[in-house]
Amino acid sequence: MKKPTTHFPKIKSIAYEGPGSANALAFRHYNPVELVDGKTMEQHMRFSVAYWHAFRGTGSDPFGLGTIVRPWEKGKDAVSVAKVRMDAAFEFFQKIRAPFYCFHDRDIAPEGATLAQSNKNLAAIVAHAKSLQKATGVKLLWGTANLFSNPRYMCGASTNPDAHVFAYAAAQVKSAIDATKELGGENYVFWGGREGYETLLNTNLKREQDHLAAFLHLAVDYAKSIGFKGQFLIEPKPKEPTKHQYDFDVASGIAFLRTYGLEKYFKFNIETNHATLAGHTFQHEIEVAASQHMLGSIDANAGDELLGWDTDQFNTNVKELTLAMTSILKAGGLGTGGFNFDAKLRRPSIDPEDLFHAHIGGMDAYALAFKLARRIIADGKFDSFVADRYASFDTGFGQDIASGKANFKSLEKLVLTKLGEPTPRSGKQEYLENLLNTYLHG
Ligand code: XUL
Ligand code: CO
Repeated sequence: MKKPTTHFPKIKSIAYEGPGSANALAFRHYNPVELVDGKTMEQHMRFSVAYWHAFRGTGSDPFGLGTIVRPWEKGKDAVSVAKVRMDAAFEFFQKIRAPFYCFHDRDIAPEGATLAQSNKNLAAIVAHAKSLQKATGVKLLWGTANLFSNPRYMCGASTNPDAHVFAYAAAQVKSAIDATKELGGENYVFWGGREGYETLLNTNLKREQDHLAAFLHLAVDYAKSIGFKGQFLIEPKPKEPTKHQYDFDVASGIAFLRTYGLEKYFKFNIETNHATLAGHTFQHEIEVAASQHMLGSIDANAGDELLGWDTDQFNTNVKELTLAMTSILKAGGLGTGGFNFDAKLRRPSIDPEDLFHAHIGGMDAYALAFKLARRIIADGKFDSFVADRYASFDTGFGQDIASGKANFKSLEKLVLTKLGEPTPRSGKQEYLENLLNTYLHG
């Protein structure tokens, strides 16, 4: 086999050097081989690189063209460029020590003039990815289809008013599921990029929701028919690109799936910046999914407190991540999911090295959060506070309420004859916030 070209000649595989290290190209908290409860940190964290941001991101924004020019973007045609780009991507995955990656069909392979040509391009790149996965051991966390960039999807894919577009999207997802299966993908993601609307003046909301559900049922049927065992994931987002999106947040996603009899086939891929766009914290979305045993995977990123759109930044906020991690660990982890860095470099971060700084920061922040969350859970101080706060439901009439034995009449009698006025108890938020800081800052 021909020796692979080096696309990052100045950068070696990132090593763990510990919290004392001053080396910016080293991990200070993420040690992939460290054993925690019989599993390596690599197995616990299941970090993944998002192909679209890391290898298709150009730094463009609505006000200007791309700023990021990569040296490997060369070749005689689009498919050859895609192959060299993929070589660079796998070199990066290895050097950053990420065991997984994720892609949209159109990130890895160029769209052709016809669907047949696009499928051919995808097949060629999937074959290349398969050999790179085999050579490096890097695996596919999930695949998905880009049903939002091409102008044909301007009014949605499965929720498009034109059945022709629905059919096209179905054909595209069929190939994307095939590609994900071929590459051993552990999950398949549905993010409803334009599955929403701008104005009800031209929209039949009920029909669009029916069509979205029909589409998801067809995907479930197809996956079954080919024996694809990966977990299907819905990635909610309230808005952007459309004004109203049907998979607004986890709670509305659960209601949607249950309404249409889809709940047993799907879990959620929760993205931090989508949670905050929906007016929730990241931890809230995780708790809602976990409460219904539907926590699937994480798109790890962050928004900006001052900006109201999806800025997709790398998350270095250890406090936010520690809180999220306590909920994830208490839910039993992510199963086949992982932490996928759906995050992009800022427009002026144009050096290939910036890709390393960005991922090192995200991986270290998550690894530190994982460790802090484990300590918080092991100490059990918050858990016992919360358990105590609800203890009145564990015995007596409280237990009768919880078990469905009480009724309005029996409770009225109890209050009138025995209980009288409840004694208020402090929620102790400030005490708890201080307690949290003792874990974060000593
Ligand atoms: C967009 C977004 C997507 C999905 C995959 O906001 O998060 O990249 O993760 O389609
Ligand atoms: Co995402």
